[in-house]
Amino acid sequence: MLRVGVVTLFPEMFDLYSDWGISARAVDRKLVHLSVFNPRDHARDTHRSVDDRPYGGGPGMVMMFEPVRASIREARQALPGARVHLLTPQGRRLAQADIQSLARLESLVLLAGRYEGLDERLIEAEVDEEWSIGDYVLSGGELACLVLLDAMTRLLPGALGDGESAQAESFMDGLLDYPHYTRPETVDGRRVPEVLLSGNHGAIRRWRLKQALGRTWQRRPDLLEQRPLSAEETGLLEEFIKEHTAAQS
Ligand code: 9D3
Repeated sequence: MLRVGVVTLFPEMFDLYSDWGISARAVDRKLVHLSVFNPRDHARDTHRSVDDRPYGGGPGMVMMFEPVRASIREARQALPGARVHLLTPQGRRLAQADIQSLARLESLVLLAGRYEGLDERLIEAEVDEEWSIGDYVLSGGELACLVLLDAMTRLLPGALGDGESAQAESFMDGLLDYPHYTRPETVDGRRVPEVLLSGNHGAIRRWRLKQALGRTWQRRPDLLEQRPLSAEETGLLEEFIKEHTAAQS
């Protein structure tokens, strides 16, 4: 079982993980256990403050050292040996390979920042890894934590149904998905591609692989550069490109 501790000022946001969908099912099946730790519980003054003004001035507030450290220590005690992963815009961009490594751990602590961030000394003293989920600005680290948790959880053995897990280790890994269709055969005069109605499974497989390769070439050429292509794949992509450029002229 994967044990995850989350340090956050907004524990209720993690009900989204525990109460809905594949992650809730993984919690029920005891594939993962989530415990939440709130620095507010370690605030000392009458206002239960967890933030303070930045030294040097300027806008915004900074998360205080003491309450956050106390929460991290509480999480470390509950999860012996766990490393602490901070979600922050300054972190390394999370990729699927990182998610796979993290999902194989026995335990980890996730730290969600709020306000302008943590006191830097806390990062030096307690944080092992820093991760970002992409180049856009969130209001805090919680949604980034939830993204990471969601991506990890679906990789846990037994988390997906049979149909879903077949896809997880697809030969189309590293490519964008092919187009999907369901009933009816015609909508507003638009037909389902004929090959999908043919019952020819070899032809269907080749069509899907070709579409996946073609769409990746069109939309995410960076992904193709990172992925070696088999002889069959190279041929299918050449066909797609030929048809595509013919259709353009
Ligand atoms: C507007 C405030 N910014 C001043 C330059 C700094 C800033 C502080 C805190 C920007 C965002 C945040 C909150 N974001 C996260 O905690 C966060 C995040 C993100 O914003 N984008 C992508 N990944 C992540 S992981 C954590």
